[in-house]
Amino acid sequence: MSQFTKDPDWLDWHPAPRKPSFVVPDGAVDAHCHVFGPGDQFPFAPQRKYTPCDASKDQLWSLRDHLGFSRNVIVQATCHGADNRALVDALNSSNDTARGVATITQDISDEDLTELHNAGVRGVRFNFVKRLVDALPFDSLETIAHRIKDLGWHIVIYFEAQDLPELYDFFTSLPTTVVVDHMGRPDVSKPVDGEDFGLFLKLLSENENFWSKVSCPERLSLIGPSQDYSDVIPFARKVVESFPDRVLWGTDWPHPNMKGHMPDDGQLVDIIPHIAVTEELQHKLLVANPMRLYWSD
Ligand code: 0GY
Repeated sequence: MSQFTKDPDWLDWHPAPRKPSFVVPDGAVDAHCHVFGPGDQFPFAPQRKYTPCDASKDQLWSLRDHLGFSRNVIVQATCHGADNRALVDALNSSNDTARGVATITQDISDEDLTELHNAGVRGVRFNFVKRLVDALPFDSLETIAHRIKDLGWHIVIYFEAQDLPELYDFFTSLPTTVVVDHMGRPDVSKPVDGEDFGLFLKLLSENENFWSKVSCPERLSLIGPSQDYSDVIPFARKVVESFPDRVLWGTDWPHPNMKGHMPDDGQLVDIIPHIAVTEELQHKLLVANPMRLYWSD
């Protein structure tokens, strides 16, 4: 028996995703996914805001193979806080097929940073989504940013669109490459060429150190899987076509905190050719860009 009981409304990851029709290019990278525990081996953090089901590294590797991908970027999930042991274990067992994004605090020792680097960590995540974490103060984040800069790492930021105006100046002050999760979570009922998404596009167009993940149609869509999340496609396509060398794609497996439905990961892969419509764009999105960011050393 696990010492952890998942939240009563928790939806487990899809047990049998379909085989996608879209064949991803050789060497494709799933650049946003997580491992959860297993909780008995890698306990969830006491300060977590949700308790998930287990989602192990071996289950992640099975999904990778089933979908036709070659590599993963594993992002530390908030349910593990700044305890990166499950992430490091997955990276160390991956035979260099996985790289990581960690969560750290400003007092981490140089030795621990080096250990994370040696395991394959190449970034840290700053999370501003209030239902997930109590964000660290800006001065702590600035300290972290300057420490990891020297390692050549980048910063992944996660926020919701309504918070971008107040966070904008802090974000543009960051001294590294900055990767935005899930296109800054736009409200897709608003126009793609409107003011709100315009601010996000400005962030990328005026700051060449900014990248975006064009991931998570299942979180952003208002119309859902029966219509292939098609209301999200114009947003993702706009980002891919405007910034083809600064976009990443990921499954977001095991899809934490999905409440209405659990996506079929095969269906998510089949959306890729609708957001990256040429082979060249697909290769940049799935291979060239993630390889440059995560496997250049
Ligand atoms: C995501 C999204 C979520 C959760 C986390 O670290 C996390 O707990 O990332 C979410 O609930 O929106 O990016 O995977």
